Amino acid sequence: MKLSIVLSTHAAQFQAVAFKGDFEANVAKIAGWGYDGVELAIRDPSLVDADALARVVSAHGLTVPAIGTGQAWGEEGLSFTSDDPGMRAAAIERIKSHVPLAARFNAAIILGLIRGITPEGQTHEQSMAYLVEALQECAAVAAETGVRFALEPLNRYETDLIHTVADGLGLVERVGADNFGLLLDTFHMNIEEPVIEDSIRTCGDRVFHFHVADSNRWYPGAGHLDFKSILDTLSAIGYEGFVSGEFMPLPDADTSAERSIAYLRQLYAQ
Ligand code: LER
Ligand code: MN
Repeated sequence: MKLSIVLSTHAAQFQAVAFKGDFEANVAKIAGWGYDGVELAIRDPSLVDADALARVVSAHGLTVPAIGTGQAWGEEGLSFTSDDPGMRAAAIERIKSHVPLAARFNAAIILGLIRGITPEGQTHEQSMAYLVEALQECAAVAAETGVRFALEPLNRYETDLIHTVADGLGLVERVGADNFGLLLDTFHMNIEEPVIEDSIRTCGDRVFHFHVADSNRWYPGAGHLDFKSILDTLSAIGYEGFVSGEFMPLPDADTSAERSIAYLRQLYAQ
């Protein structure tokens, strides 16, 4: 099992990112604890030095399995489903601008809250139509690069759009692109899926990336999810990608990261 952890290249508001701030020092620590990769949260690729990122990551023997984009929503309000055509276009352009960076790292592009929330006065149906259109446009731009998009079902308290694997697979069907699949996150699944393992099985080869946090969004082992069963199911469907830690930095970032990897590794120790 290849393990990574989310690392933001800039200070971020989103609370479930364990590491923010000094990039190189954080990458060194993450590699030191035995992680195989870092999932980068990048608001705007034009603000990062891709060569420097690549140099630091490879100097520490890590890879980048996925790039998170949600800060463009969190900090700038960009959204695929805004009622403002300018905002929708800006969101699409921003996501397209991630493609060369993702191609360089062979990373998936994560589509979380960039999908937005249905604004007052707009129907859910209209939001879904905007979403499908935006996703088709992004998927087409990336098709020749080999870059894949992973849309994350999010729990009902964060958005009205795509809560479950079933919702996500319906969207996959409508978008109709080979490079468009889902990112499953155990925190959201624990809220929305009747049986987490069944939903993983249903998703099958459309699981493009995987986030782990326990039921309380602390590190795995701090809540009541059955990670052995969940991760066994993931292996059983043939998933060979990364299992990426995205949890609250509690009791502090370093402790949460160390406890997470220790817990997940010991599940498979014997
Ligand atoms: C991002 O991966 C995530 O899980 C969301 O909760 C962000 O809002
Ligand atoms: Mn997540």
